[in-house]
Amino acid sequence: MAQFEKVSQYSVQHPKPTGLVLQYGTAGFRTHANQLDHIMFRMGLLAALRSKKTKSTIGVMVTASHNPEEDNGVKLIDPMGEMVTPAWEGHATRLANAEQESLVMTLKDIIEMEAVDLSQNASVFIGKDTRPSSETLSQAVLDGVSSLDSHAYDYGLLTTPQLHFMVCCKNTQFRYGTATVEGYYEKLSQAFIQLTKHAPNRTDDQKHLLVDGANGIGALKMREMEPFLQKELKISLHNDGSQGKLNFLCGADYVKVQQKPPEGIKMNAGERCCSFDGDADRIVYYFINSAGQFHLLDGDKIATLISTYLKELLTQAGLDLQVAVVQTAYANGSSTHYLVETMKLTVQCAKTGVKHLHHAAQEFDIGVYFEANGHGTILFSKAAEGRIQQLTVDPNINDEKKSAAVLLENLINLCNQTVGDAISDMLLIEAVLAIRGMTVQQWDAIYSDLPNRQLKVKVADRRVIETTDAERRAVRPAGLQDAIDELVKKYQKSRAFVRPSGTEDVVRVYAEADTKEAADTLAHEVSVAVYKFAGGVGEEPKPFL
Ligand code: NG1
Ligand code: ZN
Repeated sequence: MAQFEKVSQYSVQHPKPTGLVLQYGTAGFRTHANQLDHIMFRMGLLAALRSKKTKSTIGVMVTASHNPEEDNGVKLIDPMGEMVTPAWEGHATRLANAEQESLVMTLKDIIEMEAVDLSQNASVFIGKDTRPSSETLSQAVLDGVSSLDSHAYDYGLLTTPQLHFMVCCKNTQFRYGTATVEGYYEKLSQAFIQLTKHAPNRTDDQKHLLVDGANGIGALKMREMEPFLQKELKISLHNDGSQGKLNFLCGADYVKVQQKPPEGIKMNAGERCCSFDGDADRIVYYFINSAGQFHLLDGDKIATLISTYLKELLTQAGLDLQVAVVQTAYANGSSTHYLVETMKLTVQCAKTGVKHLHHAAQEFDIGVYFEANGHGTILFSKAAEGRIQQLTVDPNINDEKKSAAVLLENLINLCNQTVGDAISDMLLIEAVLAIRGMTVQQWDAIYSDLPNRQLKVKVADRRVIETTDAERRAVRPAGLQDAIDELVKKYQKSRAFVRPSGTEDVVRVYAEADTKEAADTLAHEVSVAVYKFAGGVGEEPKPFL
């Protein structure tokens, strides 16, 4: 078949290093950029097949998010802008690891297994981040798509959530928005400007926000978007990529893990600051108080601010829609306690990884999901959107109800409902703070985080650890969970769990307790238990200093 001859011919230009095995993980393929050329070509092929199968546009994003600049990666985006479905993650791994001579056979296998009609047209949207390697790697994706005679549209530089947005716009016949960067800026900024009308007389100080762009794509796109915001937000952009290296000593992951401000940003006491990650799908806020102490407002605090406000608006509008918050085991115990006990909201715990949170959130009228690291968004069910819209045009309701319904409608438009989006989340947070007349300090004071510590333990094979209950308990190896339970009992307000990382060859340990010392000691003791029960390698973990 001529089609496969072309695949064979093109694939020679993107050879697979013999014996190299890579896995489509929670965030797609991710490794050093020089190992990825064949993966990109093959993901171009797979995206074309997925497009033929779904009769929809599929997205391919070239990025390694918060990882170092030398790395790169790729992930596929399904028709509604969500992560690709698990069965196709399996196909991706198989296709990626087929040796050169069996590539066409593996491709044919997938075509047969999925009953793909090759005569069907295909369309693939491609985006990339600012890594130097992204240029040639996205070319390899294009080669893959065109070797199956499929149509590719290359958006060039985009944030990850912008590409998710484009795919969703295209496949909803533009009901979700216009599939251009201008369309994205216009939709979000119009919603933001409408919302800020409910917060008149804001001072320049209140409109001012320091943004750490992680020296990446988010900085570039923020600069493009700024004119659309009509001075309702005054951004001081730092780490914009003009000097520093991507994600190096800056960005959301650095700030969250190191618990300190990024380099390259000068903060005055009380000033509101935020950091994006390298592909702008995560955001964290922070400030320094007058005593010079650093305060972090992570994904849990963001979820709390947003869900609390949504509940308030629903009450005002007289709508009996259920708001739920989806977290992971990493959510600070104080946030869960506050949401359940004080706010009386439904809280669900999902496994780590955005697709798990996203699916869990889809089960509710309004699902607010956030990982503690700052990745998250809000999902509104079609029925909820319909009832809110109906209310905005209902002639028989009072002004208070109408105003709440209009605010809710604008919040829907401001959210990127396909995936966590640093720019959309930032505007959402800025709008909520403005409307409520809240300072970042007041937001921070809603609850106090329990002291916590995250550690990593190296073991011979991290797959020996098996977890249950949304990764909060280890069922294997035998004896490990009992040991953890005994250790946790020694401290107040304590909690600890272990799980194998999905993106690094380590076991992650999380502990929290009533004091910093207790959290640090518990984390260390649990690390030693992992080392002993799960085949630790190298030196036994040392106490945390
Ligand atoms: P792993 O390595 O599986 O812990 C990390 C993050 C996830 C998610 C993925 C994808 C933590 C503790 N884990 O996963 O939340 O963001 O990377 O990038 O933050
Ligand atoms: Zn990211």
